[in-house]
Amino acid sequence: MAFTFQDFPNARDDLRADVLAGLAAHPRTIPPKYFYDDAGCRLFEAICTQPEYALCRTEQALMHARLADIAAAIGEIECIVEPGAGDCSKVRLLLDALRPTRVVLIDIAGAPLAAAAQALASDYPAVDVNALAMDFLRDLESAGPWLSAGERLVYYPGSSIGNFPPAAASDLLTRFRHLAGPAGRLLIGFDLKKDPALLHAAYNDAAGVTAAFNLNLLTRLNRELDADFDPASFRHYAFYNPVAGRVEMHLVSLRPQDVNVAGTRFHFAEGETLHTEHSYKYRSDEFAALARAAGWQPAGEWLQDGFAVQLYR
Ligand code: AVI
Repeated sequence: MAFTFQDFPNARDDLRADVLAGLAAHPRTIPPKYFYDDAGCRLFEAICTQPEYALCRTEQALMHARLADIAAAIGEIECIVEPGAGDCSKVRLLLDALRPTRVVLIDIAGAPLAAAAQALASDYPAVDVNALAMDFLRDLESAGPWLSAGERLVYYPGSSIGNFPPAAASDLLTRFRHLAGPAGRLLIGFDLKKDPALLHAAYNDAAGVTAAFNLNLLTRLNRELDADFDPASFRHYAFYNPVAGRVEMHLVSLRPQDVNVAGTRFHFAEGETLHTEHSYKYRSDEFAALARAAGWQPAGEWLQDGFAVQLYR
């Protein structure tokens, strides 16, 4: 079993600076990557089991059903790189099907990544497993020394690309192009545009799990930035904007209130929103245009129940 873990302290996120800048801006906004503290990760897992939120289940079903076809289209691969690997569960199917000699797993949450990657290494003794703890948006290029020289596949499932506005998504796809190298490939999963009522329901589940996930951000800021948000004074508000092609998630202030965050006071008017997430939805041709502009050529597509997995070279 070969396993390495590397921490990149210079590529950690900066919660304090990002939150203070986001709260000072108008409209106020906080990057969605800050949802994922321990409680946020657990709440996201619970979202994925809600009847209204089919995204994760559909991608998993698609990957299982079409794996042989997807693997054949990908072809020979020496190394899989997964930015945002989380609990490293999704890459297992590809390890089984593609049998690469190396996998590079990147995530911002170092401790859970190390544990999950080590478990992966013991389950796949023939694979050289490398876990890199970093905010890949800051320093993806530092992964270079861990990549193998042979053919590489960048794997970016889960519609995480949807959480970036199109310009930032395009920039990320360009960086993936460099990460994959000239003979590289990209396998990416994203949520498709669909009936707005379905999208509205997916981000407003009846059990209130998405609301709890959104409000947990305030609890995190209270704990980690010595803030004094009253979560009961904010309302989860999510809606599909069909013109922009995205679900927007906000926390709306239910009354005029002052909030102190890391020693700075912010005033929220009644009805003012804190924008916490965009979740862009694409038509498959729209996404292909974005990927093409970033230097990728389409090499395969698999669709199921409003979800797409696309392969690029
Ligand atoms: C992780 N990401 C793709 C999810 C999404 O659908 O945008 C996060 C999420 N936000 C609310 N529900 C799920």
